[in-house]
Amino acid sequence: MHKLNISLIGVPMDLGQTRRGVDMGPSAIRYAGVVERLEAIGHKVIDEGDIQIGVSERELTEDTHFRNLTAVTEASTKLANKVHDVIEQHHFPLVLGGDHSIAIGTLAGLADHYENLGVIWYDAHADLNTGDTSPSGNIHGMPLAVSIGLGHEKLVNIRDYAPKVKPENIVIIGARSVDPGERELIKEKGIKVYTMHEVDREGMTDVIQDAIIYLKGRNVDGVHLSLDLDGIDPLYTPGVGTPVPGGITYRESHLAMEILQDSGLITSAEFVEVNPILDEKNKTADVAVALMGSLFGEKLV
Ligand code: B3U
Ligand code: MN
Ligand code: MN
Repeated sequence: MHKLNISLIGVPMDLGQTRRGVDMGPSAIRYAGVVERLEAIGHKVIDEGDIQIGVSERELTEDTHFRNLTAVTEASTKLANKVHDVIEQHHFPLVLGGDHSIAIGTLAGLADHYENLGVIWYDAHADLNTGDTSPSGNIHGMPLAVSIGLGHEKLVNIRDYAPKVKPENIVIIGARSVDPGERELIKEKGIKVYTMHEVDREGMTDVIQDAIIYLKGRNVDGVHLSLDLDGIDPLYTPGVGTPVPGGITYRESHLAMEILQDSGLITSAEFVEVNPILDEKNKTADVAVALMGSLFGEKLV
């Protein structure tokens, strides 16, 4: 197996939503042994530390369509620059969240290194809201829309280019909570979505293999895996801000990660929405690290 230099980037961000505690996600994932786990596989792990996050603008903000817009924009820009540097060094960026708004920065740092970046979005939600369609004003429900150039111009234009990703290069897996505006956008833009219906009906092996064939057919030259722990059933990952029942199982998720490892397609990854305050004995961070083991080539025998 190909040994990597993996750069871990912690993003203690909680400003993309309103539940406290998700800023402690990177610590919880480190505490769950991410460095040791990946080193045991044979990779070199460089812990780049945490990106600095500003403060909540709850009283200051005049725009309830985009809560904490200034602080999220600033943090996203810092993260984007860090991810950019990591790629320049030919390291594998592994970003630890933090709420899912951090994907705005990750994708902004990644996408200009690729001609045709693909994205796998493993999530209960579609994260395709804009300021107009969002029911909450929470930016963690918007990063995928931002990546295709829709949303507040401050977010869309981070690192001064847009869009980051083509809608046809996106695959969503595990969706089971999709807002009306997101549904329209999925249809309008031709975004590939495997909802829980497809996972139940076809099984994870077929879904993930189909996703890989689809992205290869799009001639992608890199694929970013953005894994929201709420994509998995809350039975296994209770420590998330917006749990949705009826999700992907622990075993299905391992299988998905193993098949992705075999495909050799994944060139960067992020694991987000781990909230240790809502968790049971760091269970969710443990699952995140176990899944990283499979994604990065851990073998039992
Ligand atoms: N779609 C809803 C809820 C939500 C999105 N992402 C999460 N929850 N984790 C929204 O607020 O945009
Ligand atoms: Mn998400
Ligand atoms: Mn989600």
